[in-house]
Amino acid sequence: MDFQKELDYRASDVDRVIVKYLPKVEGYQKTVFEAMRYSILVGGKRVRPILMEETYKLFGGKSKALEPFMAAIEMIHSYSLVHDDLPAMDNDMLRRGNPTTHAQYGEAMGILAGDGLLNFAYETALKAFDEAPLDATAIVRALKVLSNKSGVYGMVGGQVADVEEVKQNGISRNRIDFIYSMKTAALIEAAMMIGAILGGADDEQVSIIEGVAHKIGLAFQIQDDILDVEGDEAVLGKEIGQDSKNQKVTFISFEGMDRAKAEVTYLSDEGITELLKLPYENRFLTKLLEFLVHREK
Ligand code: GRG
Repeated sequence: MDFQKELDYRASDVDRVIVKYLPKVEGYQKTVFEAMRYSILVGGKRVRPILMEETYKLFGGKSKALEPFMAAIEMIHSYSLVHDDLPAMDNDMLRRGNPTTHAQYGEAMGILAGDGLLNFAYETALKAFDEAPLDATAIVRALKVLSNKSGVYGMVGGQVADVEEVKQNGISRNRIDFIYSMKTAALIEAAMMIGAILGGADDEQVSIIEGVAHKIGLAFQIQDDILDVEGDEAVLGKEIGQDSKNQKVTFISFEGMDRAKAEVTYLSDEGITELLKLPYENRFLTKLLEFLVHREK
């Protein structure tokens, strides 16, 4: 099977997992269930759950016990996009080729659907305790990683610095590095670390995976910036030029387009080299890391 087909197959398998865990659309709160489903099922590459599963397989994980965490991380990712699109943040009307959640359901429901997905992510991850072959200590370690990397010491912290960025005069390269590390790389680190922990990796191996994911996450964000300048709107499913519209300072504003592209290649090569030093191999994972940082959407 060629790589793209294999990737599409994995993404549709992630969709199956997400649908399995999503709440039913019923009751007085049914609109929020509908908005949650819409936000998560409207599209998306499913990068984080696929990275989690492939890292899990790298360390010999075989069972379906990982599935609650795969669904949970995509719920957290979706909530972050829903909130990022709100009028108080980027005020975007289009995402994944469709109206954003607040554009479709109104602002209040956009906020609540995001809150709902965030909380339900943990309700879902906790279902891992019902999955037979998983060890409870490993689940607790995975939960710690998930909560830390997506919270104020991770993604939310990065978003805070990002939101305040436009108000800063003379924003530093250090601040940009902080934003990229936290806003984007942290959740990719969580995905791969959780796969490693639940797959049976030891502490040293988990920390190697964290380093690999950090580099891939930074490259992923710089590529996102590049696509915002040079991408094809029809392929991306959203408007380009948002960073300049929102007066965002990016890696490109500091270093220029050529250095940004070189940095993507450098970080990705470094990450893959570190991954290949481990005594295990998952060829699909290596190809996926290469693909992600050179993606067109
Ligand atoms: C609102 C708490 C809070 C956080 C928001 C994720 C985020 C932080 C903001 C979204 C905008 C953005 C550029 C985030 C950086 C991470 C990123 C490149 C997200 C897009 O991820 P993809 O490409 O999206 O995996 P799909 O649509 O494929 O799921």
